[in-house]
Amino acid sequence: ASQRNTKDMASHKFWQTQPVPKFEDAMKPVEEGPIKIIDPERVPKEAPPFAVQGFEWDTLDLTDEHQLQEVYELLTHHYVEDDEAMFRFNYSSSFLNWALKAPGWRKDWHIGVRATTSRRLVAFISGIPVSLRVRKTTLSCSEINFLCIHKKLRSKRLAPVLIQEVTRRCYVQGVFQAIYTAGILLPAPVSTCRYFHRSLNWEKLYEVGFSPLPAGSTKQRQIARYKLPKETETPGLRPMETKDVDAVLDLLTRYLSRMDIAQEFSSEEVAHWLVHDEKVCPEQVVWSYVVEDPNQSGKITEFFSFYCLESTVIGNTKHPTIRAAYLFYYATEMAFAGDQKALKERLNRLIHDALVLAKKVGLSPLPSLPSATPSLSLSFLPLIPSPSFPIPLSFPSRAPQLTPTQANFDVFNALTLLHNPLFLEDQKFGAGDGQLNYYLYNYRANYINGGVDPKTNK
Ligand code: NHW
Repeated sequence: ASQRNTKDMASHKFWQTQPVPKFEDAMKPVEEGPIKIIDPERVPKEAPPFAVQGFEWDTLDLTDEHQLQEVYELLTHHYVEDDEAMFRFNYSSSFLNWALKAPGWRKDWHIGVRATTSRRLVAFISGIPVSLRVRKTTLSCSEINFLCIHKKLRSKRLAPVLIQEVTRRCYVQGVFQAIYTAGILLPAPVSTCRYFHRSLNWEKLYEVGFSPLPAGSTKQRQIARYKLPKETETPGLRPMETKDVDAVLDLLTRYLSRMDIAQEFSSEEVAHWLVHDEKVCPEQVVWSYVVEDPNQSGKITEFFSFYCLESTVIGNTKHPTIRAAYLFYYATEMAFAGDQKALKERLNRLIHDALVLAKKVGLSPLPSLPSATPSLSLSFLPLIPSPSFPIPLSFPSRAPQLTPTQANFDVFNALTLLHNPLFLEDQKFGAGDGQLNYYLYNYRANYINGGVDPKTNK
């Protein structure tokens, strides 16, 4: 709560100049719509020279492995850390390739800043196009992510420079709204979710300082508490394939239509975001499973997915990374039956199976991956759906090499969006201290309950 009260709009020198809601207005009922009408004629066609001498803009070409690797290196050493600087997101280059080259991606929304002389990449910001529905209105938006500035260039007001440049490049394309998420509080979220974590490898999480030993418990008891069966229990559960895309799109679209805010997907997007493709991701990033009902001639009645985002454990040689699975999209026909108890039971079974699959270990010696494929990791955006509104938006391997089919996750993370509150507790997820704030740029919308009440911060 203190975080929310300490900074008012006037102390946000940059954000107070931007078309975003003020804190004091964020909870007031509003007529939803754009905050500012942009005249495309008045948008400069070229970027201004970079604000600091000795540095310059560079539009990156992420089809070039070397440039993808440069973004990977920047983020690996300079991206988001926790408050105690114990962990840093370590988005793999496969992840970046997947997240930054989603259908409709544009090269000019992959914006770098280089030191003019050394050519070193020192800052980055990106956007991808998304079709976003806010209640009844569908917006053609950009989703802004991976804003990062080299640690040596911090606190020089360069973030606003990067944000203004990506804004200009969106405006030039006739895109006047954006969605973005951040752990930090800025003016002013349209929704806030809390992170929940479910230990899969409790002992490792304890050893790296992620999970405490609760008073009165023992290590053995904690390990036993999080034990999972070896096999899943849902009949008809199998990995999603390309042939399932249309059925999953249909189910997902109907499910997300019940949420106040959600991305609208094309079949191309469903294939991209949910079906693992080793050409895009030499190192597997997304795992998706469908349930095919044998009693309904193979109809897909549910699906779920999770993605991999490792974190570097800063300065730990025994455990250099934590492998975290993040719950991504899911849907079930049971959501339409109007029976909350049955929905709760079904989701619990599904997510229990997701935990079993995420835990599967395969650390046997494996054919080695091409060494040019480093693994990296960051927090990615599942857009938020919640019952009243739900959107769900590496280092060169030092860990044992993993085959593309291995899960072997240490922890399973989920937010308080979609129907997640129906299973978090039963599936032994614990509330984390992190929150994820969802923001809309240049769009006023009524606050959406994402599981955290902004008044109490609970
Ligand atoms: S959130 C992850 C952001 N990245 C990191 O945390 C990585 C580690 N940190 C850094 O690299 C996911 C730096 O600390 C960054 C700030 C670069 C974060 N969003 O340059 P100054 C995303 O990528 C404001 C927005 O001195 P710095 C989403 C801050 O409030 N604003 O700071 C990105 C202050 O403004 P104020 C942020 O530490 C969404 C100003 O920057 C921010 O050297 C971007 C200070 O700048 C953040 N995460 O660099 C917005 N962090 O008004 C997109 C700080 O308070 C908007 N600030 O004085 C939409 C654009 C498109 C529109 C199209 C229609």
